Amino acid sequence: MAVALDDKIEATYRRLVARNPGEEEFHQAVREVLESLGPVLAKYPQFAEQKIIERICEPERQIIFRVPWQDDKCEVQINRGFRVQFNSAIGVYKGGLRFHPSVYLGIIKFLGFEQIFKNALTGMPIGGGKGGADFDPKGKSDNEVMRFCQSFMTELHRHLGEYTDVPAGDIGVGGRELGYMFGQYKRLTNRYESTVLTGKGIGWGGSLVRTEATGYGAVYFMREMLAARGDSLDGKTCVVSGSGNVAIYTIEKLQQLGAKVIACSDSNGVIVHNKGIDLDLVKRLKEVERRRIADYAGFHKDAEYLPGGNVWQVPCQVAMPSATQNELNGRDARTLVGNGCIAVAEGANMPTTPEGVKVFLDAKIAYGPGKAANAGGVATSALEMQQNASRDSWGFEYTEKKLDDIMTGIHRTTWETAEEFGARGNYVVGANIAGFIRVAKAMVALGLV
Ligand code: NDP
Ligand code: 2IT
Repeated sequence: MAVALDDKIEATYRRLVARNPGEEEFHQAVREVLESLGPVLAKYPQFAEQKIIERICEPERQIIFRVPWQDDKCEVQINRGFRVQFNSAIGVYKGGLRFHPSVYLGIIKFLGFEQIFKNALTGMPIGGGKGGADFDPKGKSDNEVMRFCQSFMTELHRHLGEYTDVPAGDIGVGGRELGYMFGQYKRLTNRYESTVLTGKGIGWGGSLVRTEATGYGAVYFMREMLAARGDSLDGKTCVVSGSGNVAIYTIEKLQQLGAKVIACSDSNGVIVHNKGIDLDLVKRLKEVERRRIADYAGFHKDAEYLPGGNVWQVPCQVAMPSATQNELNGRDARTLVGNGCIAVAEGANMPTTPEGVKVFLDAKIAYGPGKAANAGGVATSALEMQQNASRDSWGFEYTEKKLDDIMTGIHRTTWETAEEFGARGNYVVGANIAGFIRVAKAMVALGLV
C-alpha cells in the first residue's frame, strides 16, 4: 500500500522505526514526508552528505514531566506533560499544546514533526515544536482546569521564552487554558513576556483573527485549490468534521464565501442539517456553554443527530476534516469520491490515513494536506508575535488580509514546487518538498549543530 522509498531513505526509515518503537503516528508522519524526498536528495546531494534527513527526524530536545494537581474533591491526580522541541533551524520552537487523554509521546512527536514543515511553508521565522498532556478537560470544572494548567506551567515555564519556545493552543487548549498558563508564567517569572504564548485573549496581548485563523486559512486554501481548477466555493455543499475551534471557523468562512455546510460532528456523533448548519447555535453550544453537538438537534427539529455516525457518509462536494488524526480512512475516502466530492482540505493535522490519501490522489480530486492547508493558525500566531514585539495591535481586516495573503502564498508555493518536481497538482509532494528544502538549507548553513 505504501509508496516505495528510495533505498537509502528506506534504511533511514527502518532505523527510525526501530529507534522509536510504538510511536505509530510519528512513523506515519515521517514516512509520508520521506516518500516525497527522493528527487530532493538527487537535486541537493549535500543534504544526504550532511545527513539532513536523519537529523531532522531526531528532535533537538524532548521534555517529559509529571503534572500533579488536586481535583475538586481534593484527590491528588497525576498526569504526564510533554514538550518536544523538534527543530529550531529557522526560528524559535513554535507549535501548540494538546490536552487530550490519548496524548503520548508518539502523538506529540508526529505533531512536532509536521509542525517543522508547516511553519517553514508560512515563510515566517518559526521552528517546529509541540507539547501537551494526557489530561482530559471534558467534565472538569474551571477550577480544576486552572489548577492543572498552573501545575503544567510550573514545570514548562523554565523551557520557554520569547527567544526559545513559544507554545499556543491545539485540541483541548483554547483561550481559557492559555489564560491560566500565561497567568502562572507571569507569576513565576515576574515578567509580562507577551511573546511567550500565542492565542492570548484580546485584552491581554492577543491578536485579532488568531481565533478564526486556522479555519479561515483552511478555507482560503480550499478557495485557491478550486480557483486553480477554474471553480469556486459558491453554492458548494460541504461537510466539516469536528465542532471545535477549527471546525467552527471553517464553517464560518465557508458560509461567508457562499457555500452550504450541511454536517459537523464530535467524537460522539454527527449532526446533519440539510437547510445549512446554524453557526450561531454551534458557537453558543460549544464556545459558551461547553456542551455536546448532540444538543443541536433539540433546537432544530429538521436537523438529524446520528449517534456514533460517520460524517464522511454524508454526500458532499467539499470535505474539510477538522477534528483529529486518522479520522478519515481509505473506505471513507472512497465513499466521499463515490458521492461526488471534488475537494478536500485538512484543517486538522494528519486526519487522512495513508490509504485515504492515496484514494484522493488517484482520483485526482483537489487534496490539500494539513501542513499546507491548516498553516493559517500558526502563521497568525507569528503575526501575534510581531504585534507583541512592536507593542502594537492591528485591526481585524488588516490582519485577515495578511492571513489571506499568506495562505494564497502557501498555495502558490506548494503548487509550483509540485510542478517543478514533476508532480503537477500534487500538494502533498509540493508541501513536503517546499517545507523540507527551506529547513534543510538553513540546517546546512548553520553547520553541524
Ligand atoms: P478543539 O479541542 O477545539 O476541537 C476538537 C474537535 O475535534 C472536537 O469537536 C472534538 O470532539 C473532535 N475530536 C478531538 N479528538 C477526537 C477524537 N479522538 N475522535 C473524534 N473527534 C475528536 O481543537 P481544535 O479545533 O483546535 O483542533 C482540531 C484539529 O485541528 C486538530 O487536529 C489540531 O491539531 C488541528 N489544528 C489546530 C490548530 C489551532 O489553531 N487550534 C492549528 C492547526 C491545526 P470531542 O469534543 O468529542 O472530543
Ligand atoms: O497545529 C498547529 O499548527 C497549531 N496547533 C497552532 C500552533 C501555533 O503555534 O499557533
